[in-house]
Amino acid sequence: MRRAACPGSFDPVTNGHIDIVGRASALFDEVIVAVGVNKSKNRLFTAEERLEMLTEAVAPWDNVVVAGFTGLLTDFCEERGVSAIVKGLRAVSDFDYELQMAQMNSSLSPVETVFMPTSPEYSFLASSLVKEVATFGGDVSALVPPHVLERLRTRLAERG
Ligand code: COD
Repeated sequence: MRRAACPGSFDPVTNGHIDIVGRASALFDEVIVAVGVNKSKNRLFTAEERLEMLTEAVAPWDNVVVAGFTGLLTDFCEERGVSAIVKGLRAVSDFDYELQMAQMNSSLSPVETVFMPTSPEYSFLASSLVKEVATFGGDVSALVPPHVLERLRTRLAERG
């Protein structure tokens, strides 16, 4: 079985992430969307909330599952029999960072990293920008699924 991981923080999941996951699901027997839950003070959503939003977002694909991980991604991949890490690339700036991570991960374990170019309509899309635009009242309804939009609105209203 060819099993891949699509790792990320997904704070929150966007249509850009979902596009990569869906395309990866057509290439691999199983895809694990791996949610990094290492401690960080700057998250808008808890690990549990990010997992819930992702689980709903990947429901259309039978071969995609969602799991949280702490610690090193390579340890998670070895534990779960993952042979490829799939990363989306939006721009050269992503490549610089992702190449460094891919080479570090390759020095730690035999897992391969596969880069997938973003679909053009999502090339500007990042969770951080979605949060910023939504915080200032901008319309992000075309950038995240409806259930994520609802959670975003609720969380931002709670925070005043
Ligand atoms: N189109 C295509 N791809 C996209 C888009 C888009 N619009 N938006 C994001 N992506 C891709 C990103 O390029 C990334 O590959 C992935 O989706 C996830 O994005 P984020 O922003 O949710 O997640 P990151 O980049 O914050 O996640 C970082 C990890 C959690 C993967 C990383 O920190 C990690 O592996 N942590 C575990 C600790 C570890 O092993 N550290 C050593 C690393 S060498």
